[in-house]
Amino acid sequence: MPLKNWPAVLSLSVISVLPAAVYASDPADLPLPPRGFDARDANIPHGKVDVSVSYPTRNYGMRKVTVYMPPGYSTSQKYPVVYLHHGIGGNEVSWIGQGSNEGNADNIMDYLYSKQMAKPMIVVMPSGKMDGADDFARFANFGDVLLNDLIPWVEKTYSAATDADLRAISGLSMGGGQTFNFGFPNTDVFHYIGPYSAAPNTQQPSQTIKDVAAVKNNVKLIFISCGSTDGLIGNSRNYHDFLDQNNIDHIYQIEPNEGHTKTVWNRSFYNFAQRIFLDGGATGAGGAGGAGGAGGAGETAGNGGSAGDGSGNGGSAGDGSGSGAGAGDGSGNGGGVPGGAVTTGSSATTGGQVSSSASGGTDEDTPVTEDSGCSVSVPGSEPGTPPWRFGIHLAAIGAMLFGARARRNRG
Ligand code: FER
Repeated sequence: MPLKNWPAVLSLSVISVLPAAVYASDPADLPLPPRGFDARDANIPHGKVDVSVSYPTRNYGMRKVTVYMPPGYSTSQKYPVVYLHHGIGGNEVSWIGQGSNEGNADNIMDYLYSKQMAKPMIVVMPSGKMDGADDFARFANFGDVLLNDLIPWVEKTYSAATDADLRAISGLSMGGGQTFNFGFPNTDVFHYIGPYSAAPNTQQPSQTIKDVAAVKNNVKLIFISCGSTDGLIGNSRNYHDFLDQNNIDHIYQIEPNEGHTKTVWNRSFYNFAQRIFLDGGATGAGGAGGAGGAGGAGETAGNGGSAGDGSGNGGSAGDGSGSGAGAGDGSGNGGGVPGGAVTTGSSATTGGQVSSSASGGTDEDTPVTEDSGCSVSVPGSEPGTPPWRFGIHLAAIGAMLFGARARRNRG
């Protein structure tokens, strides 16, 4: 979230001394997205969407894909690409709220750009179910198509970057399984891996991660999410445990009191999309890594900084997020857990737009309150009132202390 008010500026001086990358072992407890983050907003620029266009495959004839291009898309630059997969009943329009209506990737990207919270990127939403004996086979058979038909087609049809640093894979449910199954064995192709609510097609980590060192070296962000009441959560937890056991950094985001729902998928894409491609890619020098955002108070929390400008001198962004314990909440809540792919941007001293924010609730974005299971509340405080704002700073400081302790414990 852009810096735009005094509390954030005040916090920046303190927060920016934090090391760039810290990951939580425990569920990340990222803040709820602001209200309206996934809705169509007539007042902001919209990306261009090629709906259900066809591309050729070697073995399955012509297949369908939907492609979102960011506002201002221009062939004079190359864009990073995220390949975003649907669930068992879905197809190439599910992620744009049509058909089985599993998510609103187009609205979410529009929202993130309007807040300068994501790099401009192309979102490729294929029909990811090929021919096959059963659903497991149909979804599995897409792996070869993705790597050998779709990606080459995208890269010659659109103004798409071809560097693995600028390629991400993500998806929900069966598409989450595909994300695990196609992402981890191909860390030379995808440097960002984001499975949501992964389904039983998910292969075991020991099958997909044969080379732990390659994952550590190549992959810049692993973002695993699931609803806390989703009966499929074991697939995600299994990877979380394996990654922890092997000291592979990742974000494990559990959406409280959510099942196998579109709410989880939209929140997940919102969280994932703002944390990918932050390094400035092949041409960027790598800016300073951003400090993790400090935790906010109550139902809102500090969002991470906005994406840096990766062109030319390669800015990276502070994209940490945290959810700090609210003032008056004695229990502590794992505050100041920075998320995101800031690990590799920390080498250079110039070019990076280090931004942080402890601005949750201090700007005009009202947090979603429909389901408040994921955070603490601040008794007697209303968002936007001065005492509440002050509480954010207390929480921010607490979050930093807590974060420092967490880092020490993690070695
Ligand atoms: C199953 C439960 C869920 C299963 C697939 C799913 C093939 C997929 C759900 C989805 O994609 O939304 O047992 O087996």
